[in-house]
Amino acid sequence: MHAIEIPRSPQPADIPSIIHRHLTRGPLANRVDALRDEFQREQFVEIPNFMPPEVFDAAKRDVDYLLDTRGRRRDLLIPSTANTPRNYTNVGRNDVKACSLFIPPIYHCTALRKFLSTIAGETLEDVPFLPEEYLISRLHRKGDTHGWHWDDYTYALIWVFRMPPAGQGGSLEFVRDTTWDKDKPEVQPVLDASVPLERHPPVASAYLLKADTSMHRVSPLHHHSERVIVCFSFATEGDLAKPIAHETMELMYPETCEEKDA
Ligand SMILES: O=C(O)CCC(=O)C(=O)O
Ligand SMILES: [Fe+2]
Repeated sequence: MHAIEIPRSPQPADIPSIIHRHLTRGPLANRVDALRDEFQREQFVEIPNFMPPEVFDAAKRDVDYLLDTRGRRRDLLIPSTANTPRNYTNVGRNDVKACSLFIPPIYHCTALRKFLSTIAGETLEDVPFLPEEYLISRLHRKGDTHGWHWDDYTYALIWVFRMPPAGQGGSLEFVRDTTWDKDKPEVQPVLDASVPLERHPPVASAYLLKADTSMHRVSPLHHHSERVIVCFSFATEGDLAKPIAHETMELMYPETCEEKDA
C-alpha cells in the first residue's frame, strides 16, 4: 500500500522556494524562451498555470477575504485618461500588504522577478511608489469596466482568479506602441486609427503587458458576473531615473496615497 500524500497548505515563508521550484523545474521552465519571444513580438504574453495550484488556492483565499472585508466600490471618470470610466470594487495596496499572507511575498520573490525579467528582456524593479505595487480588482456588476488607460510604470502582471466566459466582457483589449500624453490624452484618436487586440486569459493564468506603451482596458461586463484579478506593477531602470506623477492613483485611491506605508 502506498501512503497517500495529502497536499498541505503552503506557508508564506516557503513561497520563495516553492516559486523557485515551479519556475525552474515545473512546466514553465522549458517555455521561457517561447514566452519571451511572444512577449517581444506582442508586448503581451499569457503565462498559463502561473503558480502551483496550492499557491493559487492560498492566494485566492486572501483575495476573497480582502474583497469581503476591505473592498471599496469605485465609480469614477479619470481626466488624465480622457475621462474614461473606472467602475469596480477594489482593495488598495496597504490593505493587501497588511492582510494578505501570500501576495506581498510573491511580488518580492526573486525567482519570479528573474523569470519575468527574462521574458521582458530587462530587469523588473520594485515600483518606487508603494500604492502601485499590487492591488486587487473585482468587476461584478453589468457594465463594470476598467476604462482605457496606460499605466504609470512599464510592466503590469495580472493574475486571474475569476473570469466570466469569453464573449461576455471582462476581456483585456489593448493597442500596443501608443503613448500617453497626460496633458492631452489621445484615447479616441488611437481607437480611430487601430483595432485593439482582445485577450481573455483563463483563471489561474497571468499575463504580462508592456503597460506604459499599450493603451488598454477591461471590456465592460455584459451581465452581472465575477472578474477578479491581482495586478502587480514593476518599474524599469528608466522609470526609476525619471519623475513619474501618479494622478490616476491619487484619484482612485486617495486613502492609500495619503497613508504612510503600512
Ligand atoms: O484587470 C486587468 O486585466 C487590467 C488591470 C489594469 O490595467 C490596471 O490595473 O492598471
Ligand atoms: Fe493598466
